[in-house]
Amino acid sequence: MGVNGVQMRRWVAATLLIAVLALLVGCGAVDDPQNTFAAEGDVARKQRDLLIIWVLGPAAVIFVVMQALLIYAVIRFRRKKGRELPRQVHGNNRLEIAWTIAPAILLLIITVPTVIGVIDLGRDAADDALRVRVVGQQFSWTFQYPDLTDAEGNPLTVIGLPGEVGKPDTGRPAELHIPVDREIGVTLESVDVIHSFWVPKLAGKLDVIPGRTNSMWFNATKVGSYSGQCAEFCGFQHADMRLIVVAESEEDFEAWVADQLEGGGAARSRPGEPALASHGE
Ligand SMILES: [Cu+2]
Repeated sequence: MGVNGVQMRRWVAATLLIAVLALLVGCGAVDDPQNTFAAEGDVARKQRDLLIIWVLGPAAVIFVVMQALLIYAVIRFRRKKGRELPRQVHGNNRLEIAWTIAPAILLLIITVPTVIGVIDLGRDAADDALRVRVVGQQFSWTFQYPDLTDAEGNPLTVIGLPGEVGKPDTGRPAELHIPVDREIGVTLESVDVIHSFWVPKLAGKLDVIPGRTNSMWFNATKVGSYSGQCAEFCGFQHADMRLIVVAESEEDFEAWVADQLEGGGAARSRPGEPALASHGE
């Protein structure tokens, strides 16, 4: 019995430890390249502040207060031998008005900024946004800049390579270069199955659906490399569908574009890739 008790306690402690670690990692307490709470773009920041913290924060406070009151009432007024029923109260105008108005005000405080934020997140990209066509396919991403063309008019195209089957991390994730602090207008297309475009530090995920073009906007407010990946299980090599967003200064971006269009970066991009150009047209 004693041994069983000790074993039981160890199991419980180990389970709790694992649960706490999972919680910490999930909450981004550990610095992770795909930590959605470490936002580096306006879209990710709004999604974190307005849709997660602004809604869940008050909800968490209300939950704790209500549970505390409930537990207090259950214990304080529990039935006891010899105790009479407490005073029975029916209807109290002041209380009822108060608990109708208070939640209404609270809901307004939560709703107004949230709805304004959602409208901004769902709007079309600005007219001067840098346009990028994103194409998902098993198991890589392709990025095409329709407005950046070489001498023959072929748009700059960056193609990722999936890894070898059964050998994770042997591929080459496509790099999406963008200028920092500039809005990026993205269209998402798939040539085969459903994928999902996700760069956690810059923007929430959006599904990439065959036969349909989804669109979104985002930006990066800090120079750096941001890791992303397909967030919809799309086949055995789903894990190979990684991507990297490289946010750089306007000058660096222009230099990169010129280099790519001149063929200097041919290993990374092939302007006017036939497989992509023929898709959907
Ligand atoms: Cu995928």
